[in-house]
Order: sequence, then structure tokens, then C-alpha cells
Amino acid sequence: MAKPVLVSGIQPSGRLHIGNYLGALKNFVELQDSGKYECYFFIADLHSLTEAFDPKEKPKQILELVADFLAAGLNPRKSTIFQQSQSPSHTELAWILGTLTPMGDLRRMTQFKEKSEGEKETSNIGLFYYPVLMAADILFCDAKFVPVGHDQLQHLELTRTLARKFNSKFGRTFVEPQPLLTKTPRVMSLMNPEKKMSKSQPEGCLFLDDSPEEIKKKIGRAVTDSGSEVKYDREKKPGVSNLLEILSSFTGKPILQLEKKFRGKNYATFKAAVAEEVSEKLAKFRSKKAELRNKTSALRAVLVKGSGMASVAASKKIQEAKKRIGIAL
Ligand code: LTN
Repeated sequence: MAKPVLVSGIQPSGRLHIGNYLGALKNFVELQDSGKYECYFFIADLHSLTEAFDPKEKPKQILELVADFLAAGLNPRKSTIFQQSQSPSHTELAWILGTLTPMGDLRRMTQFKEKSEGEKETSNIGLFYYPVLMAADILFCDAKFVPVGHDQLQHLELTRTLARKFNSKFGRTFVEPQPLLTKTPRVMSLMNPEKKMSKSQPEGCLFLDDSPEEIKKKIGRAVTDSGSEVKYDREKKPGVSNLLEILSSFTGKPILQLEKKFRGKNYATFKAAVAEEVSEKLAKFRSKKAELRNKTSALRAVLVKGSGMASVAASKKIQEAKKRIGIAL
């Protein structure tokens, strides 16, 4: 029996932080290495054009993300690693799916509402159309599973609806995908634990390739809460809880066990332990990334090969869809 297909993507829009790693990349590697799936992982460069960007930075961001993929453990011999824009059938499929998508469905999308807030008429159409392109990313390869965070569930639901709609209108063509939710909850900013960790506030953000000194400094300065106990309480102790959550994700140990371990210890001791664990767990990533960073031709080669493979699958699928619709003569 053929293995079920799995697909996911990340936008190339700057350095990855531990939230991206724990919420996505770490999981991608585990799924790949489980050997249970035929995996596609891609650089969602077309999606990344919906936000402000500098064309001089874009190539660096793309290659940087490939290096992140490989340094984290994705392997082009096990997974198809590709660049979205290098598979033209993706956008073609998105057009067709768009003709089945009610405007109201896209207007209701939480991500669209948030990103177009206050600029209803000037925000770009790409932001509005984003979920349809995402549906094409998933449907082109008959993916059964899509590892995503909670914030993408609504987009995945639309993908399922579009697959169903197309199939019932034109005949069975697409597989209805299911989300594979990652266990990790939201990683919050070290400086403001009520807000999601984000690269736009670098002091509160642990980047994957931060040096051990930077990690130590940032965690040392992390906001803690009143009191002195290392206890998990998202409401009353958001700062400490966030650090416990991070420590738990990196060690795989339950929060309860960690609370016990740090009972009677002060915040400084706790923070030092978190910093040490995080920088040790990222040591392998750091050195692999440093090694890969300047090998741009090898990184390019990975994308060229993967994109070729993805293009073949996508153009087969678009051909099938066109036949169903009646435009392939
Ligand atoms: N929207 C996603 C990235 C993304 C994606 C996809 C994920 C684009 N296309 C298809 C899974 C499947 C994000 O920003 N997290």
C-alpha cells in the first residue's frame, strides 16, 4: 500500500524562532522520520508576497529557510522539499479553486480580518486570496494529512470544503485532507508573555540560531511574575508559565515534573536552567546551520530537484482537474 501523503509549508519571511520550531519544524522532522508518510515540505514564497518585503532580501530568506529545514533534520532523500513559486500549476489550480469559493467565506477568515484590519480597501487581494492558494498547496498532491497550528485550522476547513465541492460538482478528483495538530501550545514573548513570540520584538524572541550567550541574556531578562515560586499558572504567572512550557517542550518532560524539580529554587536558578537546556538542544541545529549557510549552490540544488518533482505531481493534478471541468480538449 502506498503511504498517505503529508504536506506543509512555511513562509520565507525572516529568521525562525523557537515558536516556529516547536510548533512546526520539529514536528515536520518527526513526521518525516516516522517513515509513515510520503512527505512534501515547501517554502511558501508566494504567500510571503502578501506582506511587505524587500526583493533584495527575498532570495536570502528563501535559501535561509532551506538551510533551516535541513539543519533541523529534513532530508531531501526522504522528503520532497520545494519552492512553491517553482511549481506553476499551483497558482493555476488556485485560480480554478477560486472560482468555487464564495467571497463571504474568505471575508470571514480570521487571519484575513486581522491582517487587513483598518485597511479594508487598500489591503492587497493576495491577503484575501491566501487561503485559496493554500488549498491548492494541499490538494495538488492528494495530501491526507497537513501538520498545522491552530491558527491555520480555518484555512484547512476551507480546503476540505473546496475539495468536497469540486468532487461533487465535477467528479471525484481531490482528497479531503485532515489537520495534524501539533501538541505545542503558543510560545509567548519573553518580554510580554501575553503576546505571541514574534520576530518583530526581538528582545522577547529566541531565534533558532541565537548563540548560547544571546539565549542566556534574553532568558535572563525575561519577564517573571510577582512571587518567587516556579509554578504553572497561565493567568497569574504568565512569564514563569511560558518558560516552563518552553522547557517542557525542549526536554519532553511534563510541567508537573519540572515544577517539582524547581520547588524551593529561585527564579534566577530556574532561568539559568532553561537557558542551558534551550541552548544545548539547539547546539546541533546551530552548527549544522553554520555549515550550510554559505553552501548556496547546494541549497539551490535541493530546491531545484524538489520543485521539479512537485511540479510533475501538480501538473498531473491540474490536467485531471481541467478534464473534469471540460477545458482540456
Ligand atoms: N499559511 C501557512 C503556510 C502555508 C501552508 C500551506 C501550511 C501555506 N500553504 C499549505 C500547510 C499547507 C502559515 O503561514 N503557517
